[in-house]
Amino acid sequence: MHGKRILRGYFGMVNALRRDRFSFLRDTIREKNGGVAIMKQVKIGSCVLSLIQGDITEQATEAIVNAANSRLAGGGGVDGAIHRAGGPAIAEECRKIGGCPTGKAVITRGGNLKARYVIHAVGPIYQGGKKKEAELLRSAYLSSLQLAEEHRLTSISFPSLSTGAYGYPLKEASLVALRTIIDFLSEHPGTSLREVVLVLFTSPDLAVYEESLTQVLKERGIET
Ligand code: AR6
Repeated sequence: MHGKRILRGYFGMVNALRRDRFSFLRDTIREKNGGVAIMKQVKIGSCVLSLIQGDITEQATEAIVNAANSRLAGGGGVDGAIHRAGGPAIAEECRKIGGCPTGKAVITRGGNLKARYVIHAVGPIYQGGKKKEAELLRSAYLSSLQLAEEHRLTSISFPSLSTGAYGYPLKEASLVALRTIIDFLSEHPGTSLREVVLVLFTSPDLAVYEESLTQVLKERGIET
């Protein structure tokens, strides 16, 4: 009886210490990233994939990805925020490019943003799931990663494409996003990318992505 109590006390203390160490780690990461807490991080080859809650326009990665439309005409959500923060030079470049088909991406300079480049990716409008939405969403992420690779970029931040105005269900979209990014990094061990960040706007969105990350890592047999 007495022995059990001592053991319980011992494990309680160990757990408390673990919790302390974990929150210490989290706080250190928070400081490093200008107040943004990284909730989950995983290393795939030579690249770190992070899930954070934040505003994509504030990211200091070399490129940030815009949730654009095929006319590259600007709009609300991420698109509106990027054009507001980056200034008119981005829209000017977009006008010259003219447009981008759904499932593809184009690159411009970042204007006044911290990021040097904006990769404008066009995700699909969700229409029930039978209009090749998953394929097109995958392709939008993949085209962005390929553009980053072509420009030998070392870091990129993504928003959750298509899950706002375009209505793609978040859970399904998170699985497509994470499978595409993880598979790309696994299949390109020589990639220039050292950091891929998924920036989720709200904490419920982040929680969904965290759960999906655990699922995809398990599916792909990746140990953390
Ligand atoms: N930082 C990070 N994520 C954000 C931010 C932000 N500043 N603002 C919104 N989100 P959306 P879509 C989240 O609508 O669904 C535009 O009008 C948001 O909560 O920006 O691909 C374009 O011009 C959601 O989870 O992109 C297109 O016409 C996610 O980002 C159309 O909307 C994507 O929401 C594209 O729609």
